[in-house]
Amino acid sequence: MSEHEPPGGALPPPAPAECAALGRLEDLPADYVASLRERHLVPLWPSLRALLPPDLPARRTRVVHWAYTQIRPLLLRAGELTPIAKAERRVLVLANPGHGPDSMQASSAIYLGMQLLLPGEWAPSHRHTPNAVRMVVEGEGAWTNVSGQKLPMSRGDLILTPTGLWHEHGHDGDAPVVWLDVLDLPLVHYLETSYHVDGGRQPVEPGAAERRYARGGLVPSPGFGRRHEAYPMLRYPWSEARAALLALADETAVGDAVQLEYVNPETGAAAQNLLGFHALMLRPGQTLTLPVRSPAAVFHVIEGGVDARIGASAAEQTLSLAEADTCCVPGYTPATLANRSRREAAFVFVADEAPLHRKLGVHEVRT
Ligand code: 1HN
Repeated sequence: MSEHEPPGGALPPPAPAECAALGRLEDLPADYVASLRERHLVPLWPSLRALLPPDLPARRTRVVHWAYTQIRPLLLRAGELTPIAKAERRVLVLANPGHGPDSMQASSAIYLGMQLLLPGEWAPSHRHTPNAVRMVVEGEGAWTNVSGQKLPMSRGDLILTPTGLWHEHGHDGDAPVVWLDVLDLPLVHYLETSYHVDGGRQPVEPGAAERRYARGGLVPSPGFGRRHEAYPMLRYPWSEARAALLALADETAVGDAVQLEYVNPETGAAAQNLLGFHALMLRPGQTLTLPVRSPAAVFHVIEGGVDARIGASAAEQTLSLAEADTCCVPGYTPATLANRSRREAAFVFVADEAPLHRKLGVHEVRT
């Protein structure tokens, strides 16, 4: 099941009729089932079809649209109800009901939360095993200190806080700041490897490390500021990503996708290990059909208004996404994005599970 090969290699997938019904638990004598249970044993065959359904995996992840106009007042209310000292991180989690009403999951591997920091507040330093990124949604004047790098947070900026790195948030501005947190927490928690360590206030190193990697294709020469850390670049300013998308659009055939991936400038690999991050531009009036792929994905509108048609024709849903809205799309699901404006480009931040799928060898593109 490589990216270039459909499941089953050269063979067509078996027709559902060829999937014979298997024996059920109810077909077995009750005393036999009871003795299995006593010995912590389970027969496979009653569950085999559910574990390995024909042709297409079962997915709990549902299509969900979170409108920012609905989140914002509730988040500001959280700011009145719960002081930062009582919350540490003041977040409303975007919980996909397919994973349960109180789930902390947007998809099987992706956690999403909207975080509020009010002027003068400080969210103390800690580090943890899950990887996180922040996509700044609203407000100016906040900063995140990651490993001594004090990174300003402006609308559309992507800030990395990879696994194990100390991070704290502060706010020197005068209006609320909101950002979207994207973590691989559901997977790291499932693996029983999720934990954190508390720290105090973190020292700030002088200089702005991000300026060492200010332009793609140019990295500091060895011995002249080259970063040997696993994560040399921690802030990807929106002004740079937006300019790069506009330049790429000039070199891209009309109708083709204008999309950039956030990568590690030293290795060219995805910026973090498990989740992938991209910026997508839709030209004025452009409609873009995305390839059907195995990873679940999240779309967050940075600028503009986008109609998202999601799902196969019989079960298609249309979401009307406004600026700062977020939606999630299960894997193996067709999606078409359309820029509602005929005059302005629209810009979308995409997070997906592709690096993880590639590492696991389960990444698939279906045509
Ligand atoms: C976390 O550390 C932050 O540092 C935000 O801002 C959300 C959700 C789960 C676990 C850790 C943060 C988080 C989180």
